[in-house]
Amino acid sequence: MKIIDLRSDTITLPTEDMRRAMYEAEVGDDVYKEDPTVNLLEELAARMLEKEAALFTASGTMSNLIAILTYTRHGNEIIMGSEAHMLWAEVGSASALGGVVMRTVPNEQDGRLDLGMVEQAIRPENIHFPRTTLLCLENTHNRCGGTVLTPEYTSAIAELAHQHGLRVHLDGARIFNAAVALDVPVSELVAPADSVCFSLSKGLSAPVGSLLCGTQEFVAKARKWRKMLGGGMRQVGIIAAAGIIALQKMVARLAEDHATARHLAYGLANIPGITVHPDRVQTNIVMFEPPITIPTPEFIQRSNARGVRSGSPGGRRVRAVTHRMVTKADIDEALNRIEFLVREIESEAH
Ligand code: TLP
Repeated sequence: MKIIDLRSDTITLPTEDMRRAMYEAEVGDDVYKEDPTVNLLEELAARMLEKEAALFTASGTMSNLIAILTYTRHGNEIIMGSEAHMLWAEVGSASALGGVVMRTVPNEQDGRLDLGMVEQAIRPENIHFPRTTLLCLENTHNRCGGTVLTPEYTSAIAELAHQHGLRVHLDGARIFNAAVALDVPVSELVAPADSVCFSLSKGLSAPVGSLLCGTQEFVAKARKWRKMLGGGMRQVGIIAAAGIIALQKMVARLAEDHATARHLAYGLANIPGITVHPDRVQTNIVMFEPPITIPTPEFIQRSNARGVRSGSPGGRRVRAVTHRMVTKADIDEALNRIEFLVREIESEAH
């Protein structure tokens, strides 16, 4: 039985081109900034995003934490959405290691934050209050189902934050999915943010890595924090080489993942008992709910036993993520297996 793995786009394996580039990569000691392949990757990322500089880090989690450490001091408050990945799935690192208070504003269903609510959450100067120093955004928004923030919205909220003296960090783990979905240059999407990070190891299929981009000054400070966290790696051009291929060759094809996600969502909508909103699918993430008679963890387990893997962000929801390693035919097969399972569940309930 073929396993159709929709747990995450992080499971994508490196391409042949990537493996070849890794084998052939020219390398040096990156702590001395002497790895030509890492330097090339950082220059390429900075150029594509139209930021002054970029820093190669081990992961999205590390990039986000470095951004917080660079912008804030212990005891500061930072604002983010109630569904932010930084809040839910980064082990509380902002508080544990950054010493900051994470103040949340409810995320709208489409990943946005209400401007008025953000403004209210920004603390005025008061002897009792922590100082608010940073606003964190997420594009695409993972827990909101891969939803995109437009350049117009991003500009408006960043302008508000800047007016109040805050910096803006964008967790753009899947920013290229947003750019492809909106058909806008990625640079336009990230222009309003002071810093942005994106992942090489999700839909772009590289094995490891994230890039944290911003001004020269920001990146110089971030580089020092990376060293403190143990992220100063040596001949890391071996993995950066795959990242270069990811940026050069893997961006445009993300549109295919968006098409398979829509195909999956519309297919799920045809299975009685499943709750799904195909019209809300904007990129490569599909959220749905199994029949009410079955707890979500049990549904996921039984679906897994039939070779369709998925995950859950919690509650009733199941998350399915499309990527390079699942084809439209695989989605058809997954839909058949899920339909069969749902029928079985419904017959047990009667
Ligand atoms: N997301 C992973 C899991 O952690 C849930 C996934 O499978 O989606 N920001 C966003 C928006 C992310 O979705 C992720 C990873 C990260 C940051 C962290 O990146 P890594 O995994 O490289 O530390």
